[in-house]
Amino acid sequence: HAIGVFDSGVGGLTVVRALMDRLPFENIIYFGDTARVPYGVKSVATIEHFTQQIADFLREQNVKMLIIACNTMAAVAADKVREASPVPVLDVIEAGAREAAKRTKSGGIGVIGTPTTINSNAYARAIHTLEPKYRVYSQACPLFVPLVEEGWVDHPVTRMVAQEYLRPVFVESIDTLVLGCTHYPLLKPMLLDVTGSRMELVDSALAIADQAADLLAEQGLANPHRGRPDYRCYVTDVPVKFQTIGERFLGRSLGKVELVSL
Ligand code: DGN
Repeated sequence: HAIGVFDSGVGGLTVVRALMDRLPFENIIYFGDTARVPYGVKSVATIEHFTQQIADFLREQNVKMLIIACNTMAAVAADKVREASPVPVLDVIEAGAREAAKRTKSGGIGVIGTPTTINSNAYARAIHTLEPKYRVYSQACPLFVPLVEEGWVDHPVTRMVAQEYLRPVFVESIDTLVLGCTHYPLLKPMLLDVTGSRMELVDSALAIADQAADLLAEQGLANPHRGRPDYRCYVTDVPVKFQTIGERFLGRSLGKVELVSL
C-alpha cells in the first residue's frame, strides 16, 4: 500500500520530496489537480467538492494514509475528508501549527500563505487550540506562487516583494514563521535573509513528513519491504512547463506522469 498525497497542482511535490527523504521505503501516489489549479480563489463549496473527488480517487487506489499537501484544501476541507476516510488523514496546516507551537519561545508566530488560507484563519485556529496564549500574525503573499513557478527563487524582484510583505512591524512581532503554502519552502534561503537568521522557519512539508513517519510506526503501517519504492504521479492536465516546474519542486526526476479525469 502507498501513501496518497494530493494538492491543487504541482506545489504538493515539496511534500512528496520531504516524504521521499524521510521515508525512503514507502510507496507514494501523488495527485495534482493541475487542470483546476489555483484553488486559492475558488469558493469553499467548490474546493470541498474537488477535494472529496480527489480523496475518493486515492481511496480507490487503496492508500493506507492520506496527506492533504495543499494548505488551501486543508484550510477549508480537511474535516470533510477526515469524516469520510477509513484511513488516517494528515494535513499540512495541523502539522505546521504543531511544529510552530513547539518551536516558538516568544509566543509570537507569523503565518504566510495564499489569500484563501489566510482568510480561513485555519492556522490561527489550529495554533490556538494547542496554546490559546500564542499571538498569531498572518500575512497573505499572493505573488509568491507565480514567482516560485517562474523559478525566481533567488531574484531581486522576489526579494523586493518579500520585503514588502514581511515588513519590520510583522517580523519584529514574531520569532517563528510558518511557510503556509506548498510553494514557499523553495524561498527558504531568501526568507531567512529578509527576516533575519534567527527566525525559526516552519516548513510544513518537513513537519508533515515527521508526523507521517511517527504515525506509520505507531500504527504498524510502515512498509516492511526495504526495496525500491514505487512512485506514481497523477494529474488532471499536463500544462506548459509542468515537467520543469515539477522537477524543481521535487528536486529530482518526475518519472512517469499519468493523465486522469475525475
Ligand atoms: N498548493 C497551494 C497551497 O499550498 O496553498 C498553492 C497553490 C494554489 O492553489 N494557489
